[in-house]
Amino acid sequence: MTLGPCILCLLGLLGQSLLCQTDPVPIPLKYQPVTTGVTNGAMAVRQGSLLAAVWVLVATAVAGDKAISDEVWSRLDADGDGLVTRDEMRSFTAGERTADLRRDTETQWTSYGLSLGEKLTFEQYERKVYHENKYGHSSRRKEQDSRRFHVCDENQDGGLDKDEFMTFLYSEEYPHMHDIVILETMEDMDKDGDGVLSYLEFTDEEEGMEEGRQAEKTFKKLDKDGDGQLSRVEVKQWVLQPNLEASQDDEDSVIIVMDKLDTDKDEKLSRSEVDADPQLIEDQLMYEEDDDDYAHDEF
Ligand SMILES: [Ca+2]
Ligand SMILES: [Ca+2]
Ligand SMILES: [Ca+2]
Ligand SMILES: [Ca+2]
Repeated sequence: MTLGPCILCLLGLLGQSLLCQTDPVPIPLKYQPVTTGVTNGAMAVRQGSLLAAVWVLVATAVAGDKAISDEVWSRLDADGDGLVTRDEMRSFTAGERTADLRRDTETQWTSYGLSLGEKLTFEQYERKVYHENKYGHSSRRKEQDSRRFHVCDENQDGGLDKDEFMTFLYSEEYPHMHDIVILETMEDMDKDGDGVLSYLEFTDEEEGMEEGRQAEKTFKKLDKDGDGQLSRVEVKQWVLQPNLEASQDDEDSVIIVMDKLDTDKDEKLSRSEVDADPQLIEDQLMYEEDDDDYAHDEF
């Protein structure tokens, strides 16, 4: 079985501080957002997912006096059977949360001159990312990209469709890609290859955090078992923390909505159950981008 490539896009510190109940743990520069878009090379392309970061709640509707719109209902009830399950709610809110990533994927897809039904080959990707931009890339990164690309190519036909391309770009959003994300992190940072990160590796000039008090504090905090090194599990908690927390937030929201709206307790929401308090759907499951400042409304 192949492990796969990864993308380490993490939230910025601002995003983290807004998301986290506890003190945010700084993430090394490498994993902080650079920018999104197609012209900044693999790092930017991959880390653009950062956008996903934190969000601001849509709070514009007048509370409680409107039925849910057909448009929102049809997206909630994805299979169109007239009832909304927990799974449908999970997909809905995750889709809302990553809407900007989908938009970025669209933009990148278009930049390859591809239409909806077409596929992107690694050669096309490579040409654009490694030959058409002025930023240098290590051969390790290229190998990681190639491996990740082929893992995302689920039917192994040599090309990625648009959904697969989004998985490639934003692997940290997909639990089945998390092993690959961490594998790439360890390849980048575990210089002596012993499977754990020492403090020296953690503060390595090339990939790590800048050495200093902040790095020491962060390392200590991440080293949950206090053995003086970061295991794979500890590294995962570090690198994927924002994504793991966002998934947990989604799950918490689904529970709140189901608890409050499922009055007949059949584990499904009918449209009339939703219409009893459509504002709750908006408050709990929907997000809206707010320029540079993202915040998830917690109440
Ligand atoms: Ca349904
Ligand atoms: Ca090591
Ligand atoms: Ca440890
Ligand atoms: Ca129900």
